[in-house]
Amino acid sequence: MTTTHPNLVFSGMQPTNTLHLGNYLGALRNWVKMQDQMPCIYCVVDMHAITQDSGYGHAKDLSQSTREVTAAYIASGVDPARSILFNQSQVAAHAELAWVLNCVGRLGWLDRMTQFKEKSGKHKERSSVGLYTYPVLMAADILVYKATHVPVGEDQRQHLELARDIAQKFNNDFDAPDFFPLPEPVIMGTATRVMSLRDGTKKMSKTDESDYSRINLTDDADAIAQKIKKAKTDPNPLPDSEKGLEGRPEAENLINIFAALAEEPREKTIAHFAGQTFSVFKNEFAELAVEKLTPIAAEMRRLLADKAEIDRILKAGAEKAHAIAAPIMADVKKLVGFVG
Ligand code: AQP
Repeated sequence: MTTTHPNLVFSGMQPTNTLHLGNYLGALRNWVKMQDQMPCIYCVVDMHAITQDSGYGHAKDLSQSTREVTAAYIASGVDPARSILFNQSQVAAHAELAWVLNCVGRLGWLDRMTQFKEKSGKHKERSSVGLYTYPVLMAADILVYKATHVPVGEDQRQHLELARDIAQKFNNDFDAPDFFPLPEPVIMGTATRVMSLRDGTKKMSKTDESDYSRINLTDDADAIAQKIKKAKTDPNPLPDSEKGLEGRPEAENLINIFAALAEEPREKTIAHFAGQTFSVFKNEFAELAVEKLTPIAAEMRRLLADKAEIDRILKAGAEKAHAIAAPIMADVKKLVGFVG
């Protein structure tokens, strides 16, 4: 069994709905860059997507979202010829390892996960067991390939820490030091936590009921401009320093998004708009967002016209992913003591 771990990236997104600007700036755009640095595995995590909504009526939405998210990855620059791209449910090793890791992770660790508390809200008793153990499946997603680097947005940092704790405990419990690497979160850029356009204190999210809270990667130029025009602001002009953004969550969020889209340091954006009104800022912002995002939407539409090709890419990716995961899973079974 190998105990050294060559660099390998793993990351994934849930096909719960259309991807948005937060997913793009917080994670997807960084995935594309990481392809130049090390081998990458990118997954559409459809098994995670059923933790909140499943059953009759959702199956069609799930397959459509799975293809749409795949198209969003490719349209943003994930190259299936260089990176492994597939949907999670096609590689059974994710679920197999998740079970073993469910028996390694501790209830007390999961009880501390803030995302479960946010997502289950006041209805904890009615939440699925899957939603509760979601971070364990996420740990399995990463560890089943012995991935070392995980590019994600800031909101996933806690889940990554849990994955490291589970990996460490597995290595200790089964007396296999260094069997699993301790995966590193890779959180980069100025938009690691993109906030809602309607409330600068809330994360931009696929499941927010207001479509005006987010810019979807499928939005056309008019929708993007409208959403930016209606984005919540405050009555003051834009500040001339970082300090001037304190206590102004909406202004800070919009400046962060602009800087990220322009790929410039935040100080440069602040200096550029110092003392300006939001309406001047929003016009330039809308122009930039349309320029950067509409080509992705157009490419997604082109890709989605050929569903069979998307399915073929996912299947080919799943075969490659399976080839990496199978020997690791065989070693896990040996360590645990499963016969066969
Ligand atoms: N607002 C955000 N800012 C920066 N990064 C974000 N990510 C999500 N929202 C933001 C990053 O996108 C990746 C994919 O996330 P996911 O689809 O697995 O689930 P999520 O984090 O739960 O994303 P959403 O959009 O918020 O979905 P719902 O509404 O279902 O909860 C992750 O790397 C995440 O950090």
